[in-house]
Amino acid sequence: MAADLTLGFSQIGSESGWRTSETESIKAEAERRGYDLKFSDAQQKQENQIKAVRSFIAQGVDGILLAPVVETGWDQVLKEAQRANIPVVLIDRGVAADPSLYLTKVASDFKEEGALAASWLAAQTNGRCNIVELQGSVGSSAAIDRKTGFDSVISNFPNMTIIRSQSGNFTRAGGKEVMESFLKAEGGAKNICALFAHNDDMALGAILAMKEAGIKPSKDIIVVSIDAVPDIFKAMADGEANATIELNPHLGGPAFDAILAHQKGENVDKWIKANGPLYLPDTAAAEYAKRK
Ligand code: GYE
Repeated sequence: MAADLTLGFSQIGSESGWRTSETESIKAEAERRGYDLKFSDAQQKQENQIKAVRSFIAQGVDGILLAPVVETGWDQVLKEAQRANIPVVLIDRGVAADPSLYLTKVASDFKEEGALAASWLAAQTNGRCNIVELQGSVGSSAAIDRKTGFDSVISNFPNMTIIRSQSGNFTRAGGKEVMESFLKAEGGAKNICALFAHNDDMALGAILAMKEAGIKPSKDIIVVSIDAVPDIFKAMADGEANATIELNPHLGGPAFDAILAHQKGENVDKWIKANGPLYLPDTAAAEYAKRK
């Protein structure tokens, strides 16, 4: 029997624990519903994503899920999908294209996440803190908007300053390497009050760098990050991280429902939001037990 829906999913890659969970969750949800999901891993390259979308169009799929690695450069291929009458759902990141070119976006509000991290940090430090920042992949909406949201809050606090900021590509290895360079730079650890990492994986890499340099993460340097992957709860339970903001990886259900609604001629919101709360060490051991 043919599947109800045949869909294409162009995934960015597997840079973080969060993304691996997202991939598994979306595949499992498609299987549960009996859909035929064609999966393509772009290995972090936009050109591979564009090729994948074109191949999904050529195969005449019923809909396309696209997790856009960067924000710009999508207009042409989105127009091609539209001309073929194939709805595109943006998954977890956004694009800088006219919203009429896609059906909807299922993602959190990254600016809100950044702002939440900054407000929490301001409260912790009485608005006095030298911050180092590990940015996500350059050009990604997740990195651009998390930074914008964070900056918008700390700009209200004259004594909160980002003293160093660099991309760690959303990876553990990248987070570790960049944190090592932050610690070696002039002023070193003594001058750093907190780390804001655009995702947990980079924070986990940075925690390793701190430990190797004889610095106590969470005590000598406050660590706040985003995603809420199991390992950051373990780090919080072990007293090595301070806060994380949850991003739900189960985005397949709402994406598939949007395509079904569109097929029925129903109106679909342009942005289906998936924001989560901030977690602290007090519940970390229990959260880790639930999630690992
Ligand atoms: O936070 C990070 C990742 O786009 C929301 O991408 C996503 C981000 C997520 O790899 O871990």
